[in-house]
Parts: sequence; structure tokens; C-alpha cells
Amino acid sequence: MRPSLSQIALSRVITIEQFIIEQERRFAPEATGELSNLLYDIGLAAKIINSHVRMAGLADILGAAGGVNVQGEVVQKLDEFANETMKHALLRTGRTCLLASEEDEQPIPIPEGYPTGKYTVLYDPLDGSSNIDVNVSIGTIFSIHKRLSPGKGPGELRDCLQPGRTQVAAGYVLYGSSTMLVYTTGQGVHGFTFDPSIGEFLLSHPNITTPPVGKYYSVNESNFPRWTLPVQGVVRRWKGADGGEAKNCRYIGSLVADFHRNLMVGGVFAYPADVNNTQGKLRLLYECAPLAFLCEHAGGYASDGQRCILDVQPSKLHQRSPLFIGSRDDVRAAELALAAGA
Ligand code: AHM
Ligand code: MG
Repeated sequence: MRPSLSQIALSRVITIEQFIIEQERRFAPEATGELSNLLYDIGLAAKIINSHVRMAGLADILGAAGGVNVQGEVVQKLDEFANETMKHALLRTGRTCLLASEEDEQPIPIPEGYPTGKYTVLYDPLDGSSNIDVNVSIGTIFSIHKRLSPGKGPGELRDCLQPGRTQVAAGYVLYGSSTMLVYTTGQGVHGFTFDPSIGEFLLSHPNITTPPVGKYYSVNESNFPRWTLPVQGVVRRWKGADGGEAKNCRYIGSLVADFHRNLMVGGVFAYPADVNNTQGKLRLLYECAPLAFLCEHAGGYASDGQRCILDVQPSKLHQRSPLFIGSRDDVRAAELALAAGA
């Protein structure tokens, strides 16, 4: 019997594991494989989180979060579940020395009795929390650094407080109409789509690049009256006023989803500071820096309005930052306009 077209297609796919190994062979043949294994760990956590995200709408009939399900177990909130899943996947492998999560006040140490490794992972387990209960795309964001502290002892806060520029890898998982994992280790930005029939992330978007000028702008315009005049001017130009070239507005309110759309087709996302959020809303280490690293490796640019996000030296784990990110020329033009108006 002849194989079907889908069987032929499946026999030729490249899984994320195969791709990571191939990348390591090409770009870091001397590597120990530890970073590759760390990326698999994150891929595994993504599959587990994905399976729960896909069941989220059934929580009401199987047992609402915080309530008790049919097996008599307490149902965890999805963001707590995602956080625990990331910890479980990353803490006991001997590849990390410290984790930091947007959901935890303090850095998360390696449990006693387990080996420590040379990497830190900082993550937002489930970004877009206001969208979880209303069936709108959400995501997981991660950032990987090599530890600064010497030796094999426990990691220290300074291992987490590193500028985005020194990331060795960053990525996100988007739980959208399909589930995608997009990552970079500095050699291109690559996207993988989850095939639920075989339970694997398959290479679907190799070498993603983003157009220098985008057709979309994404911003929460309800904050308009609370922005500075220069920020208002930037957004006015995105709307086609004051001599700007008009863009189309798209705003989901899930950073990963808004960023992903703009990365694929070109666009600029902004969450500026405002009178209520004087440092902006988004977190430098879990949201801004990893997406800035991806964006730059895809040919885009990310700024806090004054300088490249990747050059910001963090001083606090949960530090916030204004963010302008996406198509390079659009973000640079915004940066220039803000400098001129400041
Ligand atoms: P979260 O980490 O609590 O989910 O908040 C971050 C989210 C981003 O995903 C999104 O870009 C932004 O907050 C939306 O904020 P707003 O509702 O103010 O527009
Ligand atoms: Mg978040």
C-alpha cells in the first residue's frame, strides 16, 4: 500500500530535539550538550503546560480552579500549575543553579541533595493572565543565562541580575490556535509547531526574520491620557496623524501573542510608562529582555524608549521597564521621537 501524503510528510519532519542537536553540532561542536538538554527540559514543560491549557475550558465542568475535581483533587489555577511545572522540569536536572519566576517573590534555589549546574532560567510561566479564563492566547516566556558566580555552589542573586545582552538563549511558547515554541541561542530564531498527534514540536518556521517596517502597532490605548506628550505623539504617528504613515492596530493584551504576530508579519508593540506605572508594566527579566533578544536576532529592535533593552543592567529581580519592541525602523523612529521630545 502506498503511504499517504501525511505519512510522507511526517517521515520528513524535523523535531525540536533533532534541530537542537544539529544546531549544536554546527555552531558549538565543543559544547557539553547541557544547554541543549536545558532546552529539551523547557520543551517538555511546554508540552505539559500545553496539555493543561487545552483542558482549561473544561475546568468548570471537571472542577473549577481552586475547587475540587471529579477525582476529589483540588484544581490548581493554570498559572500556578505552569509555574510548578517549570520548576519540576528545571530544578533537579543538575543543569541549573537558580531559577526566577514572575510568580515568585524570591529566586528559587536548587533543592537540597540535588546537583547544581551552570545556568539560570528566568521565566514568566503563563503570561497574559487576564486572558486565561476567556479562551484567548497566552504564553510562557523564558530567558537563560550562564551563572556569574564561580564554582558549583548554590546560585546567587547576581546570576539572575544580568543584562539581556548576555543571554545564551531565550524563547517563548504561544498557546494559540496552535501551540508554538520559538527560541534562539543567537544563531537565528526558529519556530516549532506542536503536533498533538505525535506529541512533538516540529520545525515549521526556520530562520524567522521580521520586516524592518511593520504594518501593525499594538498598544493599550486606554492609557493614552496618562502617557507623556512625546509618547502620545509617537502613537499618533502610528495612526497616520502628524505626517506618520498609518498602521493598523492589533492588541490582544497577551504579550507573547502580540509579539508573535508582529514578529511574523512586522509591527511594533509598546507598553510605555504612564502616570500610574512610572516604570511601565512589564517585567524586564521575564518579559522584556527575552523577547528583546529574540527580536534582535530576528532583525528587529527593542528599546525602553531611550536605549536598547538588552543593555539595561537590572538591579532588582522584578524590575519593570517601558517597552517598545518589533520592526527595527519603527522602534528606532519611536526612540528618536522620544529623545527629541524629552
Ligand atoms: P501578566 O504577566 O500579569 O499576564 O501581565 C502581562 C500582560 C502582558 O501579556 C500584556 O502585554 C499586558 O500585560 C497587558 O496589559 P494591559 O491589560 O494593561 O493592556
Ligand atoms: Mg507576564
